[in-house]
Amino acid sequence: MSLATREPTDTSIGGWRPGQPSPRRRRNASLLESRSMHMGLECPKPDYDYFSHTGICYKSFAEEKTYDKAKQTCAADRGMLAMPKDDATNTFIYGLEYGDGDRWIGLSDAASEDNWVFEDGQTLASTGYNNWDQDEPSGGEGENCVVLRSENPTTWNDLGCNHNKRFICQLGKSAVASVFFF
Ligand SMILES: [Ca+2]
Ligand SMILES: [Ca+2]
Repeated sequence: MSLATREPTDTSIGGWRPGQPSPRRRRNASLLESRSMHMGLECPKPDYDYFSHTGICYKSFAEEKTYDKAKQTCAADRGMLAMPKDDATNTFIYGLEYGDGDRWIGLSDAASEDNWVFEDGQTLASTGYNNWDQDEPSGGEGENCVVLRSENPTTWNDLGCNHNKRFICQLGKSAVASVFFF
């Protein structure tokens, strides 16, 4: 089929009725669909913007919240703050579209200083992986939560948990099934 005879695609930017997705949303949705199918897992779409990596769905949120409020937002989706436990996952979640700024991940030493534990209870030490920025973690008892840095991309920094930051959530397969395929 030549370009001249191909059916027109959704180029009518003014053609959406109220309540319909914007053209930009539709483009994001098709990207999401292709990524999710490629990875073999159906992530919530199109209004949720979760993207699949090794059987887990991740979403980077644009709004800025404290660590606890971010945790609550993930829990409302039946998920948790993202827990990158290897370099491929850390790089994947860093690459999710989000705008500028640091983003919370699900890692904290609030319960016991310098004993870093993921939100699912696994200790950081047991993963054999970390991506601390140079001279981090630096904050002692004043900094008990962890962000993915934008200034030195993909590296981690401990910060005070009451800072308002963007954040990344993750959903396992069971959460996806129970919430989004009702
Ligand atoms: Ca600390
Ligand atoms: Ca720090």
